Amino acid sequence: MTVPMLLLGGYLGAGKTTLLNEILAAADGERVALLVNDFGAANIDAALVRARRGDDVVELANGCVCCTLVDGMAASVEKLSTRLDDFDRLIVEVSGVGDPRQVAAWAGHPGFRPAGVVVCADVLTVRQRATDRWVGDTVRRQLRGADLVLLTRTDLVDTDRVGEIEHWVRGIAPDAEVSADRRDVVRRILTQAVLPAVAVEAVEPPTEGPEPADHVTWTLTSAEPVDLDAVTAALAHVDPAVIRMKGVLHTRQTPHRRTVLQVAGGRAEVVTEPIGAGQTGRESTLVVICAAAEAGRREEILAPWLAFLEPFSAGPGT
Ligand SMILES: Nc1nc2c(ncn2[C@@H]2O[C@H](COP(=O)(O)OP(=O)(O)OP(=O)(O)O)[C@@H](O)[C@H]2O)c(=O)[nH]1
Ligand SMILES: [Mg+2]
Ligand SMILES: [Zn+2]
Repeated sequence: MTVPMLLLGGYLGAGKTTLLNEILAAADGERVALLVNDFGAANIDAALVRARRGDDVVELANGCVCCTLVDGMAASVEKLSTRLDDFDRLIVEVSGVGDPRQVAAWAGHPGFRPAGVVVCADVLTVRQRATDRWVGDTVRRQLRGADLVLLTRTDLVDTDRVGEIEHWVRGIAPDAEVSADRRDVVRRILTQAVLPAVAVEAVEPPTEGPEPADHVTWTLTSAEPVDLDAVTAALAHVDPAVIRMKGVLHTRQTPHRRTVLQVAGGRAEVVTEPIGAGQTGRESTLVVICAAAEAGRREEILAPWLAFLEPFSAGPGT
Protein backbone atom coordinates (compact mmCIF):
# COMPACT_ATOMS: atom_id res chain seq x y z
CA MET A 1 0.00 0.00 0.00
CA THR A 2 1.19 3.45 -0.85
CA VAL A 3 -0.08 6.77 0.46
CA PRO A 4 -1.13 9.43 -2.06
CA MET A 5 0.91 12.62 -1.85
CA LEU A 6 -0.80 15.79 -3.05
CA LEU A 7 1.08 19.02 -3.62
CA LEU A 8 -0.60 22.39 -3.15
CA GLY A 9 1.22 25.31 -4.70
CA GLY A 10 0.61 28.80 -5.99
CA TYR A 11 1.94 32.25 -5.32
CA LEU A 12 1.93 34.00 -1.94
CA GLY A 13 -1.64 34.49 -0.77
CA ALA A 14 -3.22 32.67 -3.72
CA GLY A 15 -5.42 30.56 -1.44
CA LYS A 16 -3.48 27.35 -0.68
CA THR A 17 -4.29 27.17 3.03
CA THR A 18 -7.93 28.02 2.33
CA LEU A 19 -8.13 25.12 -0.12
CA LEU A 20 -6.30 22.86 2.31
CA ASN A 21 -8.91 23.60 4.98
CA GLU A 22 -11.70 22.84 2.52
CA ILE A 23 -10.10 19.51 1.68
CA LEU A 24 -9.77 18.67 5.38
CA ALA A 25 -13.38 19.62 6.03
CA ALA A 26 -14.48 17.30 3.24
CA ALA A 27 -12.12 14.42 4.07
CA ASP A 28 -14.52 12.69 6.41
CA GLY A 29 -13.07 9.85 8.39
CA GLU A 30 -9.66 10.14 6.80
CA ARG A 31 -6.45 10.63 8.69
CA VAL A 32 -4.42 13.22 6.85
CA ALA A 33 -0.75 14.03 7.32
CA LEU A 34 0.01 17.66 6.50
CA LEU A 35 3.31 19.21 5.72
CA VAL A 36 2.94 22.96 5.90
CA ASN A 37 5.75 25.10 4.56
CA ASP A 38 5.79 28.81 5.30
CA PHE A 39 8.39 31.04 3.70
CA GLY A 40 8.46 33.43 6.66
CA ALA A 41 10.31 32.79 9.91
CA ALA A 42 7.08 32.01 11.75
CA ASN A 43 4.79 29.26 10.56
CA ILE A 44 1.56 31.22 10.64
CA ASP A 45 -0.11 28.67 8.37
CA ALA A 46 0.36 25.85 10.85
CA ALA A 47 -1.77 27.95 13.24
CA LEU A 48 -4.42 28.50 10.56
CA VAL A 49 -4.78 24.93 9.35
CA ARG A 50 -7.91 23.42 10.78
CA ALA A 51 -6.50 20.01 11.44
CA ARG A 52 -8.75 17.52 13.18
CA ARG A 53 -8.04 14.92 15.79
CA GLY A 54 -5.99 12.22 14.14
CA ASP A 55 -4.39 14.53 11.60
CA ASP A 56 -0.67 15.10 11.80
CA VAL A 57 0.80 18.52 11.12
CA VAL A 58 4.49 18.84 10.31
CA GLU A 59 5.67 22.46 10.17
CA LEU A 60 8.53 23.63 8.00
CA ALA A 61 9.04 27.38 8.29
CA ASN A 62 11.65 30.00 7.44
CA GLY A 63 12.45 28.95 3.90
CA CYS A 64 11.13 26.94 1.02
CA VAL A 65 10.92 23.15 0.70
CA CYS A 66 11.93 23.25 -2.96
CA CYS A 67 15.29 24.89 -2.21
CA THR A 68 16.50 26.18 1.17
CA LEU A 69 14.55 23.64 3.22
CA VAL A 70 15.25 20.57 1.09
CA ASP A 71 16.97 18.86 4.03
CA GLY A 72 13.99 19.47 6.28
CA MET A 73 11.68 18.15 3.56
CA ALA A 74 13.81 15.03 3.12
CA ALA A 75 13.83 14.36 6.86
CA SER A 76 10.05 14.86 7.11
CA VAL A 77 9.26 12.55 4.18
CA GLU A 78 11.66 9.96 5.56
CA LYS A 79 10.04 10.10 8.98
CA LEU A 80 6.50 9.91 7.62
CA SER A 81 7.50 6.96 5.44
CA THR A 82 8.25 4.93 8.58
CA ARG A 83 4.67 5.27 9.81
CA LEU A 84 2.54 4.99 6.70
CA ASP A 85 -0.11 3.05 8.61
CA ASP A 86 -0.93 6.15 10.64
CA PHE A 87 -2.50 8.17 7.82
CA ASP A 88 -4.44 7.79 4.58
CA ARG A 89 -3.14 10.77 2.68
CA LEU A 90 -0.29 13.28 2.69
CA ILE A 91 -0.88 16.86 1.62
CA VAL A 92 2.04 19.25 1.25
CA GLU A 93 1.45 23.00 1.14
CA VAL A 94 4.53 24.37 -0.58
CA SER A 95 5.58 27.93 0.25
CA GLY A 96 4.20 30.65 -2.00
CA VAL A 97 7.60 31.22 -3.58
CA GLY A 98 8.32 27.52 -4.13
CA ASP A 99 8.04 25.32 -7.18
CA PRO A 100 5.57 22.55 -6.29
CA ARG A 101 6.54 20.48 -9.34
CA GLN A 102 10.03 20.05 -7.93
CA VAL A 103 8.67 19.04 -4.56
CA ALA A 104 6.37 16.53 -6.28
CA ALA A 105 9.43 14.42 -6.99
CA TRP A 106 9.16 13.27 -3.36
CA ALA A 107 5.99 11.38 -4.30
CA GLY A 108 8.35 8.86 -5.85
CA HIS A 109 9.75 8.07 -2.40
CA PRO A 110 9.03 4.48 -1.31
CA GLY A 111 5.68 4.31 0.43
CA PHE A 112 4.10 7.20 -1.48
CA ARG A 113 2.43 7.68 -4.82
CA PRO A 114 1.77 10.91 -6.72
CA ALA A 115 -1.69 12.43 -6.30
CA GLY A 116 -1.11 15.50 -8.39
CA VAL A 117 0.06 19.07 -8.20
CA VAL A 118 -2.75 21.58 -7.66
CA VAL A 119 -1.77 25.22 -8.08
CA CYS A 120 -3.97 28.08 -6.87
CA ALA A 121 -4.14 31.17 -9.06
CA ASP A 122 -5.78 34.36 -7.79
CA VAL A 123 -7.83 35.79 -10.67
CA LEU A 124 -7.36 39.29 -9.28
CA THR A 125 -3.58 39.28 -9.46
CA VAL A 126 -2.14 36.26 -11.27
CA ARG A 127 -1.82 37.86 -14.65
CA GLN A 128 -0.11 40.97 -13.39
CA ARG A 129 2.18 38.98 -11.07
CA ALA A 130 3.14 36.64 -13.90
CA THR A 131 4.65 39.52 -15.82
CA ASP A 132 6.17 41.21 -12.79
CA ARG A 133 9.81 42.01 -13.22
CA TRP A 134 10.79 40.51 -9.87
CA VAL A 135 8.39 37.66 -9.22
CA GLY A 136 7.06 36.80 -12.70
CA ASP A 137 9.39 33.85 -13.23
CA THR A 138 8.27 32.25 -9.98
CA VAL A 139 4.58 32.66 -10.80
CA ARG A 140 4.89 31.27 -14.34
CA ARG A 141 6.97 28.30 -13.21
CA GLN A 142 4.34 27.42 -10.61
CA LEU A 143 1.54 27.48 -13.20
CA ARG A 144 3.51 25.43 -15.74
CA GLY A 145 4.21 22.75 -13.16
CA ALA A 146 0.53 22.25 -12.32
CA ASP A 147 -1.59 19.22 -13.15
CA LEU A 148 -4.61 21.31 -12.21
CA VAL A 149 -4.90 25.06 -11.71
CA LEU A 150 -7.67 26.20 -9.37
CA LEU A 151 -8.78 29.77 -10.01
CA THR A 152 -9.38 31.51 -6.68
CA ARG A 153 -11.16 34.73 -5.63
CA THR A 154 -13.60 34.15 -8.47
CA ASP A 155 -16.28 35.38 -6.06
CA LEU A 156 -14.85 38.88 -6.37
CA VAL A 157 -15.03 39.29 -10.15
CA ASP A 158 -17.64 38.71 -12.86
CA THR A 159 -17.76 35.52 -14.91
CA ASP A 160 -16.36 37.17 -18.03
CA ARG A 161 -13.25 38.06 -16.12
CA VAL A 162 -12.95 34.49 -14.81
CA GLY A 163 -13.23 33.19 -18.39
CA GLU A 164 -10.58 35.60 -19.57
CA ILE A 165 -8.11 34.56 -16.86
CA GLU A 166 -8.92 30.90 -17.46
CA HIS A 167 -8.06 31.33 -21.12
CA TRP A 168 -4.86 33.13 -20.24
CA VAL A 169 -3.80 30.41 -17.76
CA ARG A 170 -4.37 27.76 -20.45
CA GLY A 171 -1.93 29.65 -22.64
CA ILE A 172 0.74 29.70 -19.93
CA ALA A 173 0.16 26.12 -18.73
CA PRO A 174 -1.12 24.17 -21.74
CA ASP A 175 -0.69 20.77 -20.05
CA ALA A 176 -2.70 21.66 -16.99
CA GLU A 177 -6.42 21.46 -16.44
CA VAL A 178 -7.92 24.74 -15.31
CA SER A 179 -10.96 24.93 -13.06
CA ALA A 180 -12.88 27.58 -11.19
CA ASP A 181 -15.10 25.01 -9.51
CA ARG A 182 -13.68 24.63 -6.00
CA ARG A 183 -16.12 21.99 -4.85
CA ASP A 184 -15.39 19.85 -7.86
CA VAL A 185 -11.64 20.25 -7.35
CA VAL A 186 -11.95 19.19 -3.70
CA ARG A 187 -14.07 16.21 -4.68
CA ARG A 188 -11.58 15.16 -7.33
CA ILE A 189 -8.65 15.51 -4.98
CA LEU A 190 -10.37 13.23 -2.50
CA THR A 191 -11.28 10.65 -5.11
CA GLN A 192 -7.79 10.62 -6.60
CA ALA A 193 -9.13 12.01 -9.83
CA VAL A 194 -6.49 14.67 -10.40
CA LEU A 195 -4.55 13.02 -13.15
CA PRO A 196 -0.88 13.83 -13.38
CA ALA A 197 -0.72 15.83 -16.61
CA VAL A 198 2.96 16.40 -16.38
CA ALA A 199 4.73 13.06 -16.75
CA VAL A 200 5.91 11.66 -13.45
CA GLU A 201 9.20 10.42 -14.75
CA ALA A 202 11.86 9.55 -12.24
CA VAL A 203 12.51 13.12 -11.25
CA GLU A 204 15.20 13.43 -8.64
CA PRO A 205 14.12 15.33 -5.56
CA PRO A 206 15.81 18.73 -5.55
CA THR A 207 19.07 19.34 -3.79
CA GLU A 208 19.57 22.30 -1.55
CA GLY A 209 19.71 25.55 -3.44
CA PRO A 210 20.16 29.18 -2.51
CA GLU A 211 17.60 31.26 -0.64
CA PRO A 212 14.86 32.40 -3.03
CA ALA A 213 16.53 35.69 -3.87
CA ASP A 214 13.53 37.51 -5.22
CA HIS A 215 11.63 37.95 -1.94
CA VAL A 216 12.40 39.35 1.47
CA THR A 217 10.49 38.46 4.62
CA TRP A 218 10.33 40.22 7.97
CA THR A 219 8.82 38.87 11.16
CA LEU A 220 7.51 41.04 13.98
CA THR A 221 6.36 39.84 17.38
CA SER A 222 5.07 40.92 20.73
CA ALA A 223 5.10 38.79 23.88
CA GLU A 224 2.29 40.81 25.44
CA PRO A 225 -1.16 41.64 24.02
CA VAL A 226 -1.18 44.57 21.63
CA ASP A 227 -3.60 47.46 21.30
CA LEU A 228 -6.46 46.81 18.88
CA ASP A 229 -6.65 50.48 17.87
CA ALA A 230 -2.97 50.42 16.94
CA VAL A 231 -3.62 47.37 14.74
CA THR A 232 -6.53 49.11 13.02
CA ALA A 233 -4.42 52.23 12.47
CA ALA A 234 -1.54 50.21 10.99
CA LEU A 235 -3.91 48.33 8.70
CA ALA A 236 -4.99 51.64 7.22
CA HIS A 237 -1.37 52.22 6.17
CA VAL A 238 -0.27 48.98 4.54
CA ASP A 239 2.51 49.89 2.12
CA PRO A 240 1.64 49.05 -1.51
CA ALA A 241 4.94 47.16 -1.74
CA VAL A 242 3.61 44.49 0.64
CA ILE A 243 2.94 41.35 -1.40
CA ARG A 244 1.83 39.28 1.55
CA MET A 245 1.24 39.90 5.20
CA LYS A 246 -0.27 37.52 7.70
CA GLY A 247 -0.35 37.33 11.41
CA VAL A 248 -2.02 35.95 14.47
CA LEU A 249 -2.40 38.71 17.03
CA HIS A 250 -3.77 38.92 20.52
CA THR A 251 -5.13 42.25 21.61
CA ARG A 252 -5.78 43.69 25.06
CA GLN A 253 -9.36 44.41 24.06
CA THR A 254 -10.17 40.78 23.10
CA PRO A 255 -8.38 38.55 25.63
CA HIS A 256 -10.23 35.37 24.72
CA ARG A 257 -10.03 35.72 20.98
CA ARG A 258 -7.24 35.81 18.45
CA THR A 259 -7.13 38.24 15.56
CA VAL A 260 -6.05 36.70 12.26
CA LEU A 261 -4.86 39.36 9.89
CA GLN A 262 -4.25 38.73 6.21
CA VAL A 263 -3.15 40.91 3.33
CA ALA A 264 -3.04 39.16 -0.03
CA GLY A 265 -3.48 40.50 -3.53
CA GLY A 266 -3.76 44.02 -2.12
CA ARG A 267 -6.80 43.13 0.01
CA ALA A 268 -6.88 42.99 3.77
CA GLU A 269 -8.95 40.58 5.82
CA VAL A 270 -9.30 40.56 9.60
CA VAL A 271 -11.05 37.73 11.40
CA THR A 272 -11.36 37.26 15.14
CA GLU A 273 -11.96 33.80 16.49
CA PRO A 274 -11.78 31.96 19.82
CA ILE A 275 -8.27 31.00 20.88
CA GLY A 276 -7.48 27.32 20.58
CA ALA A 277 -6.39 24.86 23.25
CA GLY A 278 -2.76 25.25 24.23
CA GLN A 279 -2.60 28.91 23.24
CA THR A 280 -1.82 31.45 25.91
CA GLY A 281 -3.71 34.23 24.19
CA ARG A 282 -0.91 36.71 24.73
CA GLU A 283 1.76 36.61 22.02
CA SER A 284 1.45 38.08 18.53
CA THR A 285 3.35 37.29 15.34
CA LEU A 286 3.20 39.07 12.02
CA VAL A 287 5.02 38.14 8.81
CA VAL A 288 5.53 40.66 6.02
CA ILE A 289 6.79 39.69 2.56
CA CYS A 290 7.93 42.04 -0.21
CA ALA A 291 9.95 41.76 -3.39
CA ALA A 292 13.64 41.74 -2.50
CA ALA A 293 14.00 44.94 -4.49
CA GLU A 294 12.07 46.68 -1.69
CA ALA A 295 14.46 45.54 1.05
CA GLY A 296 15.98 49.02 1.31
CA ARG A 297 12.59 50.44 2.30
CA ARG A 298 12.24 48.18 5.33
CA GLU A 299 11.94 50.98 7.91
CA GLU A 300 9.27 52.77 5.94
CA ILE A 301 7.26 49.63 5.14
CA LEU A 302 7.32 48.36 8.71
CA ALA A 303 6.94 51.72 10.49
CA PRO A 304 3.19 51.45 11.29
CA TRP A 305 3.73 47.98 12.75
CA LEU A 306 6.90 48.77 14.67
CA ALA A 307 4.79 51.15 16.74
CA PHE A 308 3.60 48.12 18.71
CA LEU A 309 5.58 45.07 17.50
CA GLU A 310 9.26 44.25 17.66
CA PRO A 311 11.51 42.69 15.03
CA PHE A 312 11.97 38.97 15.53
CA SER A 313 15.70 38.47 15.18
CA ALA A 314 15.91 34.85 14.00
CA GLY A 315 14.27 35.58 10.64
CA PRO A 316 16.13 36.16 7.39
CA GLY A 317 16.36 39.75 6.33
CA THR A 318 15.51 41.11 9.77
N1 LIG B 1 -12.77 36.20 -1.41
C1 LIG B 1 -11.91 35.19 -1.42
N2 LIG B 1 -10.88 35.19 -0.56
C2 LIG B 1 -10.02 34.15 -0.59
C3 LIG B 1 -10.18 33.05 -1.49
N3 LIG B 1 -9.16 32.19 -1.28
C4 LIG B 1 -8.41 32.72 -0.30
N4 LIG B 1 -8.92 33.90 0.13
C5 LIG B 1 -8.37 34.79 1.17
O1 LIG B 1 -7.06 35.16 0.77
C6 LIG B 1 -6.19 35.27 1.89
C7 LIG B 1 -5.00 34.34 1.68
O2 LIG B 1 -5.47 33.00 1.63
P1 LIG B 1 -4.55 31.75 2.03
O3 LIG B 1 -5.36 30.54 1.82
O4 LIG B 1 -3.96 31.97 3.37
O5 LIG B 1 -3.42 31.87 0.93
P2 LIG B 1 -2.06 31.01 0.82
O6 LIG B 1 -1.84 30.74 -0.61
O7 LIG B 1 -2.12 29.84 1.73
O8 LIG B 1 -1.00 32.08 1.37
P3 LIG B 1 0.57 31.78 1.71
O9 LIG B 1 0.64 30.45 2.37
O10 LIG B 1 0.96 32.90 2.62
O11 LIG B 1 1.31 31.85 0.41
C8 LIG B 1 -7.04 34.92 3.09
O12 LIG B 1 -7.47 36.13 3.67
C9 LIG B 1 -8.20 34.12 2.51
O13 LIG B 1 -9.36 34.22 3.29
C10 LIG B 1 -11.30 33.08 -2.40
O14 LIG B 1 -11.50 32.19 -3.24
N5 LIG B 1 -12.11 34.17 -2.32
MG1 LIG C 1 -0.78 29.26 3.16
ZN1 LIG D 1 12.08 26.91 -3.09
